[in-house]
Amino acid sequence: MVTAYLALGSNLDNPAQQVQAARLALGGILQTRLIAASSLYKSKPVDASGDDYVNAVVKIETKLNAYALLAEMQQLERQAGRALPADRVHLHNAPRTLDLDILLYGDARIESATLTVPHPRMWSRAFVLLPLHEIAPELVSAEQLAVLSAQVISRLN
Ligand code: PH2
Ligand code: MG
Ligand code: MG
Repeated sequence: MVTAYLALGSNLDNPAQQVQAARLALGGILQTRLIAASSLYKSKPVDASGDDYVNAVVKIETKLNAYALLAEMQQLERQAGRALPADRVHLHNAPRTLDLDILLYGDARIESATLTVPHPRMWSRAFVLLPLHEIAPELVSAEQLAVLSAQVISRLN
């Protein structure tokens, strides 16, 4: 069993509902169980366009390797109606119904064409670190949170 942390985000088609549904669906992935889920958080798009985002972070335990886990997550993205990567290559950080990213996968370090873990931008984004801190305070220091304090983000529930 590996403990992993996943980021959820949506800014299309009722984002709060998308993220809530995905939180549950992630626990339904084969050989995977949901250990903890953060509250939902709302923020302006960072390096992106469109409506406000709703974000959350979950902690899971899984027997899947990182690539098999990623494939299951991409299947959930497609079920939420997200365009296939090939259809949106020209749309950098386009609005999306559901974005699921692996933040941490055990203590693995992965750098391949399809997957980079730990997530390369996680430490510079309040919409990731705040929900991560909520469910895993030991992983995020006060200093790491403090540098992101200028990013406006509000907790929804
Ligand atoms: N995801 C992005 C780009 N910008 N901004 C917010 N607030 N939340 C996101 O999830 C997000 C973003 C690319 O995945
Ligand atoms: Mg993302
Ligand atoms: Mg993604």
